[in-house]
This record gives sequence, C-alpha cells and structure tokens, in this order.
Amino acid sequence: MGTSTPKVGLIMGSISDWKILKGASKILERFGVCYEKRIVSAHRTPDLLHDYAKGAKGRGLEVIIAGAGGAAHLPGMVASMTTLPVLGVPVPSTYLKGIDSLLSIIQMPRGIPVATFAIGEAGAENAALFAVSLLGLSDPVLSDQLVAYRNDLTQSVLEASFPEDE
Ligand code: RP5
Repeated sequence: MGTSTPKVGLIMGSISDWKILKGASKILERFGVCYEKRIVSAHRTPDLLHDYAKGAKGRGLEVIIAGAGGAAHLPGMVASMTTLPVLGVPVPSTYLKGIDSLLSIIQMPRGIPVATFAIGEAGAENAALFAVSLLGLSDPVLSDQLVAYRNDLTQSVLEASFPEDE
C-alpha cells in the first residue's frame, strides 16, 4: 500500500473472498511489496474487469493475483486481456468446496495461461510468495528476503517440539 505505485494487483470476485485472500495481503505486507486490492467480479462487473485488466500494465502493475470461487472465470478473463502474469487462487465454495473453483481456474485452454495455486488459504499465501519470487527476479533485496523467509521455515521445522515433551 503506501504512496508508491502498486506492483501487485490483488483482486477477488466478491468481498466474501477476502477471508481467504487476506492471507495473500499479509504476505505482501510482510515483504514490503506495494499492492492494491480490489473487488472485480467477472460476471457482475464485466466492464470494470475489462478496464482493470486492460489498464493494469500501463498503471505499473507487474503481477495480478486473482481469487474467485465457483465458476471462477475471473483469473482467466483477466489473463485474456493482459500479458502480465496472472496467479489464480481457487476460493472454497459452499457446495463443491472449491473443487469447482480449482478446475475452473486450472483448465485454461492453451494460449492463455493462468498459474493456479492450491484451494484456500495456502493457495492465497503461496500466490503472494510466488509474486514476491517474480518481483525478486529484478529486485535483489526482495530475493534476499525470500531466502531469509525460507531459512525461517526450515528453522521452525528443526526446532519444532511435541507439546507432551515440553
Ligand atoms: C464468485 O462467487 C466469488 O469469487 C465468490 O467466491 C462466489 C460467491 O460470491 P458471493 O455470492 O459471496 O458474493 O464470483
């Protein structure tokens, strides 16, 4: 957030998706990545979707994380209108538990890719980490931060103890 130009666009089909996508925002904030968050619905705000996707690159965005549930066409539709990398996060749905979202996002016909992540919170966080990794290709500070993050993960496993033993 802040005053600099956002590099990551974090969009979702509904405010109801925020409970999942906020995990992505926390990761981006942890790494100090400037991002914007917007609700953009493929079927309820198609004109906004068009304007957002078409204008994304020109506004300085470098990556778009798009989360949606059900017939989750948001990531694919965004990808159809920009050559920026689009990272799709399947949001768990009420009846099919996000399997519908996952299959909708991952099964892009050839030519228009969407990088698809796991259903739910892990997918949201991993999409943000992947965005950091992409930005790190041209930002050594971010790249170093990612190495430190991985080292912390390793350390947390090595230091884990069973509650019964404490
Ligand atoms: C999709 O429909 C959204 O991405 C959301 O996951 C799902 C349900 O939306 P709401 O009915 O909660 O607004 O467009």
